[in-house]
Amino acid sequence: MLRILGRTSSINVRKVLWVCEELGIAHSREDWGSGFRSTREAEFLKLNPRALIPVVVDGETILTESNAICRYLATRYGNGALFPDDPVKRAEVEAWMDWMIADLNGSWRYAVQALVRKRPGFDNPAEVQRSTSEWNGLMAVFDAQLETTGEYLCGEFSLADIVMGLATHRWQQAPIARVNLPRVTRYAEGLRRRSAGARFMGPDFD
Ligand SMILES: N[C@@H](CCC(=O)N[C@@H](CS)C(=O)NCC(=O)O)C(=O)O
Repeated sequence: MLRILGRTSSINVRKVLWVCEELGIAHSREDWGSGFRSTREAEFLKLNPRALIPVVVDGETILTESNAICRYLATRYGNGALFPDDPVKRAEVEAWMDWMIADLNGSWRYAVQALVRKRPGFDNPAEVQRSTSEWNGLMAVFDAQLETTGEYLCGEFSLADIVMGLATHRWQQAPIARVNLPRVTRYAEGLRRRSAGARFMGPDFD
């Protein structure tokens, strides 16, 4: 059975859990990371020397990096679901995944550490403002792009929606001033109609 290491409060762990739920992949999960067992313990560092969750152990295979794990799971167990075989469609899914992890994730980092995690050292109001306004700006770009997509970003429900759904939920939950983005609101409502979406984009999580 697949072994997932990481706390559910981590957005990156929830990507993996959501994929498992959509594909019916049997798994066990262990609480590692902030507030639980430290990722600096030797047992964890052996699996991921970068000391980050999630880590997935699938038999002899050790996997790190949430988006890479999602692609692996869909390719190995998806039977065509979540991650299309067609190179063009696949590239569209990957573009959203890359945008989330490289751009969106970078924009919210300071604001989330300061306002949600309340981490010491993240207490510069100008930096919070810069991060918040960059984040809102990217979400407005996303809102405009949603005009050209259907209910899901790439036709069928895919990894792109899992990754962007969780990112959207984080933005909606953060204690920041938000502009009204009606397409983003509608998109998130659609994802919450899926059972895994209701669970992982629910009030318990940011
Ligand atoms: N690029 C990595 C980022 C992983 C990451 O930043 N994980 C955070 C939680 S979301 C973490 O391990 N934090 C340390 C901790 O919780 O102890 C991925 O996508 O998997």
